[in-house]
Amino acid sequence: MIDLRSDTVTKPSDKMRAAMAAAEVGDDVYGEDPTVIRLQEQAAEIFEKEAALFVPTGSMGNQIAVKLHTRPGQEVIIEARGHIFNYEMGTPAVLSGVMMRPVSSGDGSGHLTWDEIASALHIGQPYYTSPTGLICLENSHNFAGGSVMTVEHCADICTHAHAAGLPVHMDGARIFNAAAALGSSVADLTRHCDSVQFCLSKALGAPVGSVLVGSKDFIAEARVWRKRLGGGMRQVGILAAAGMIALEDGPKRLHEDHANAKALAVGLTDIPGVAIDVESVATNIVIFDITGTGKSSAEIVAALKDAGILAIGFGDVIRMVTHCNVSAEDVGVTVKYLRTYFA
Ligand code: TLP
Repeated sequence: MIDLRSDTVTKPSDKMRAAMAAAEVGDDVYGEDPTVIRLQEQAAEIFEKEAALFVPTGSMGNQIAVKLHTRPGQEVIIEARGHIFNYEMGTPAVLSGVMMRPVSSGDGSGHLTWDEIASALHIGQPYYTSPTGLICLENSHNFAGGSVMTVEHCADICTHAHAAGLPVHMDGARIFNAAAALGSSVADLTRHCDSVQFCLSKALGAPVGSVLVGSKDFIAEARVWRKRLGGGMRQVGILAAAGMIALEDGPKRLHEDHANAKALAVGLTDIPGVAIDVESVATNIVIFDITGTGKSSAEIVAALKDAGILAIGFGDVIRMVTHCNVSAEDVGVTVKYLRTYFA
């Protein structure tokens, strides 16, 4: 199977499995797992933040951040296609008692300008609105096709948000992809964010795990909420060992995934009825519109599956994600199949 459903599907490499087998471990609820401690220190160092916390999933990292930055009854501003709003099962309402305020990005990039955010703010007056408590950003932006937000853009939003007394959380599930595409460091891309969640288990290739980074006080509180949510894991250095390799080796090869995604996008351009903006494919995510083909995304995804190719369909679009278990040949096979199918 060529599995293009997501970069979450990667299998741990032999190097990761060997490191997992050899990992030094201790009880992480007591803060005694040396491998977890090393991973957290390394993450904090890379992001140039005070502290970090290993969490089981990106969703948990994001939701702990929403919880810690807000009070019940507040609103959280997010771009309309953001993951925290669309794919985290209403947890901001369930866990934090807050409402998401989705705002569409005018240019379709998935990245709001400060003016767009400002137009949705509720600060102080009138008292009978739900006050804004947090701004959530996403870089790269998954459902905007892996689009990236620059260092300057993020800094501008954070500066204005802080002046308005608002914290900023970055859902950086794929922040290393954004960094590779922009030639910027993840530290610069998130310099002024109050907290960042990044995933080891996506493009970086680990089987499990995410990391939440922020100030010492924020991470101390996050540790309490992780335990409350059932995420206090014990001899979890076994997983952190794979995460360490993902963090060290993963970023170096992301340009390959990006080149494969671009080749895929280019290969789709001359298929009648398929709409794809090649220029906008900056990282490892390719989302194309199939309205003009006369077929539904479900039909196309089913046909691809029969041909040994897995993808995900959402409404009128199909998403394909490249990763370390997808080769340039796999992309060639996929393009060839789609051309034949639509012919
Ligand atoms: N994204 C998954 C699905 O949930 C859609 C995927 O296949 O892309 N933030 C972003 C931007 C994400 O893309 C995801 C997962 C998460 C957070 C949540 O991470 P996990 O799955 O570890 O909870």
